[in-house]
This record gives sequence, C-alpha cells and structure tokens, in this order.
Amino acid sequence: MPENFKAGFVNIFGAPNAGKSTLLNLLLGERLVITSPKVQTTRHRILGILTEPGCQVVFSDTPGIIEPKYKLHQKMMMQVKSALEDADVAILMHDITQPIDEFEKISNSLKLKVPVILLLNKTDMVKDKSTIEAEVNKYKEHYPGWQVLAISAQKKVNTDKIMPLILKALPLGFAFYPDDSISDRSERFFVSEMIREQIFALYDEEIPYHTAVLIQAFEEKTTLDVIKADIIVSRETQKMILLGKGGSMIKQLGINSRKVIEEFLQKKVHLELFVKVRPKWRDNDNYLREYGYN
Ligand SMILES: Nc1nc2c(ncn2[C@@H]2O[C@H](COP(=O)(O)OP(=O)(O)OP(=O)(O)O)[C@@H](O)[C@H]2O)c(=O)[nH]1
Ligand SMILES: [Mg+2]
Repeated sequence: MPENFKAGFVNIFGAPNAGKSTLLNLLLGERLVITSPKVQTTRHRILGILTEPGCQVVFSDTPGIIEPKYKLHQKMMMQVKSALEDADVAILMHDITQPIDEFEKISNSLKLKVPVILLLNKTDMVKDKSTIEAEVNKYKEHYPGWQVLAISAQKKVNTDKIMPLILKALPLGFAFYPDDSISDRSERFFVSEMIREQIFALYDEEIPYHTAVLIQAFEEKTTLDVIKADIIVSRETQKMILLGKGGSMIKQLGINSRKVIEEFLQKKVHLELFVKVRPKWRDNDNYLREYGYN
C-alpha cells in the first residue's frame, strides 16, 4: 500500500433528475456526461476519472433509481447494482425540494456499507437559508454517521466542500487507471450520448424514452470525421415525429448534434442520421445488446 496516495471508486446514486450527471461534470471540471431537465437521462454506468497529485478518484455516474417497467429499465438498474458492488465511497444525491420519504425509499434499497456523502442538491431553488439548515439537520439526525452537505451543483454553491469530504473517505491505494485517462467509455459512445442529449432537448413527452442511438460508422479523415448514426424508435408514428414536417425536425437535430460533436472532437464533422423503427426494442434482449445496454 502506498503511504501517500489515495485511490478508489466514488459512485454517485440517487433518484432520476437529482443532478448526478451535473455533479460528475462539475467534479471533473469538464462536460463529460449528458444532462437534461427530463428524468431518466442517464442509462449507463459511466466512469469519470480524476487524477491529481496524491489521489485518483474513479467516479461513476449511474442511472436514476426507479422501479423497472421494461427490460431497458432492468438493464439500467443492473448498472446501478454494479456500481453498488465496487463503491469505496457512495455519494447519494437528493433534490432538497423533494420529501425525505422519497429519499428514504431509495437509500433503504441500497443497503450501503461504505462511507456515505449525502448531497442535498438544488439549494438555489430554496429561498430561505434557514429552511436549508433545517433540512440538513433533519437528514443528519436521520442518518448519523453520514456526511451531509447542502449544495447547488448548477450554481456551484458549497461545491468546494465536496472534494475534501471525498478525500477524507478515500482509502490508500494505487491508481487504477493511467493518469491521462478520463473515462472507460469510447469517443463513439460519447458521440451517441450527445445525439441522445439533443433528442432529449428537442423532442417532448415519450419520444426520448423510445429512442436509442447507434453509431454505425465513424471514419476519421484528415480534414473531418464522417459519422453515421441510426436513431432507433419503437413505432412508425414516432419516426414521423422525429423526422418532422418535410424532415425539418431531423434536420434541426442534425445541426444541433453536429455542433456539440464538433466541439467535443475539436474537428469538423459530417453527420448523417437515419431513423429506424424496431418495435418493442426496449423489451428485446437482442436489440438491447446491439444498442449497448448489456
Ligand atoms: N436548479 C437547479 N437545477 C439543477 C441543479 N443541479 C442540476 N440541476 C438540473 O437538474 C436537471 C437534472 O440534472 P441531471 O444532472 O441530468 O440529473 P441526473 O440525476 O443525472 O438525472 P438522471 O440521469 O435522469 O438520473 C438538469 O436540468 C440540471 O441542469 C441545481 O443545483 N439547481
Ligand atoms: Mg444523469
């Protein structure tokens, strides 16, 4: 064991929309994972690796914890389970404006045996400072032994107090990854996620939940990358909505997606999107595997 180097898995759990992915990006200091105002944005466990003098923190973003309604949900909850198994430290996130009962259901189901840091997020939504204090005290009483911190991940309030808490709880150990690694996921994966993020932003109601994105081709040329992606939906009617009148919506999706992908790759991109209907893909093991939900 090294005497002066700490390393470990710090895995982030909580209800959908609590702000887990926003937090990971904040702690990493860059936009790695996608976020949206809608619930159930994250579908995978995604590592975000932070290496600094004296420590390596391997964060995991995870899908929001829900009662599974179809196989895709089950796969998402398997991702949560895998993160529960190897956590050295658990960060639990809860929207401070939501009732403690909601949080309790989730936290009880996790049966955590590792140090816990509870972040009560979205304090910017609470007008009164004393209300925040009262909430923090309530959770501290309820969960003695846990570190409890009220923060706003979005407005960066109190967030400088998170890393010191993590470092205190992190075990001594050798680095798990080379010090220039940032994630376990490929460029291809992040590109598909970025298209999914734009779908969450552009389309309403059930569309994002019936959608998967599959990168079919990723050709790196000298001046630009050529990327071809399939957008999978469950029904013909959803395909019509995705395309929009005269293809106007898919065109907009292409423009929005290309912009963020070019920023990410730091390169010009030629992006082609194809919409495909795969009935009931969310309940089909073969499709789920093909789309990366293992
Ligand atoms: N007002 C406010 N909004 C926040 C804060 N942190 C995150 N959000 C917003 O909350 C929404 C959900 O954030 P995400 O980071 O996607 O939440 P998540 O927990 O990863 O959600 P899932 O992936 O669906 O489980 C986004 O619109 C964020 O911008 C905060 O401190 N204050
Ligand atoms: Mg998320």
